Amino acid sequence: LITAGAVAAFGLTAWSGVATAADSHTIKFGNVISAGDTQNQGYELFAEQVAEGTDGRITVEVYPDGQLGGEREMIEATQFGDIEMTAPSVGVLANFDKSLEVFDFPFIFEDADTAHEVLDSELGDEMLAGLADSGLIALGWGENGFRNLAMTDGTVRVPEDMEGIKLRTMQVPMHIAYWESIGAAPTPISFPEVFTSLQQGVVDGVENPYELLYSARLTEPANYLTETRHIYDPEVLLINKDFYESLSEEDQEVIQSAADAAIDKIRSLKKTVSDEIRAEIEAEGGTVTDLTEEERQAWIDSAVPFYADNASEVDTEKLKAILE
Ligand code: EAX
Repeated sequence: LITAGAVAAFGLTAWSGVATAADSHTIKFGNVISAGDTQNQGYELFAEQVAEGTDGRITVEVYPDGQLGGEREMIEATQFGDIEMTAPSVGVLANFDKSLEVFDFPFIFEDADTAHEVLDSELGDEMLAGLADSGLIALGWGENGFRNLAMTDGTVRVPEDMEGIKLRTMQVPMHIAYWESIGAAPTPISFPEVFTSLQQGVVDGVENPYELLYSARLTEPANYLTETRHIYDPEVLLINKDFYESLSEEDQEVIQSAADAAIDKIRSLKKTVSDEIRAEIEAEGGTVTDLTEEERQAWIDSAVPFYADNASEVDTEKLKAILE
């Protein structure tokens, strides 16, 4: 191979320019989270570190707020290479890789630390690696957080209060099955359309972590909240497999370590953001209901028939391992 020295010997000066052009890339990274939210603070850090680590050869353009579509569409766009990256909720991603459905079981994690322990274990790594079969490289487990209920009218305290309630869910079969099992009427809607659906009364409520409920202004139409913490929702940082594998090993390492840094930042911000945003919601006139211990137990018990009916649908060994 010709070397830079040999080229310089011929008096050519554009050597580094040639190399730069060949290795330059733009990564389009779409997500549905509001700009400025915890996740996007993490993704901005990712963009900075990738630019720094590649001397500006690789540029990451973050498109927040569902500018490039809903989560399902963006997963497909990432698979096909129309965009390079996205970071959906694990439940939406489970439509593409069923083994992830074990994380869609309600009340499976008590707190974020326990969830991280499972996600960061061999089992979690194995599940991320499995996404390669879907044309996706998973760079790590991000975090959306614990999901709570927000209703347009009336306070929910116990599962029976959900009878007949039209609840917007994600496009996640296991979530839909759980809400149906307690008598609610789950309605899957893509995130960018949720605000309008609440406003127009297509649904009576929605469920999401406080931060998203607030930043997407869902707490305007849905300002009766209940801290159910019914699902811990990890997100997965995904990159198109062919694109990633076309990069040099050094560039891949820069991308992986920038993703690790983003995830650390997101997890550390998430420790306090939920309480902070909850206080904002209340300060602006929203009602937030805490469950008594008995009420919380009633929610956990409400999921028992769901587990009985659906455990055989998923990898039972994995489900057991998580529960243990
Ligand atoms: O991944 O759609 C939702 O409710 C999700 O929480 C959101 O897309 C973030």
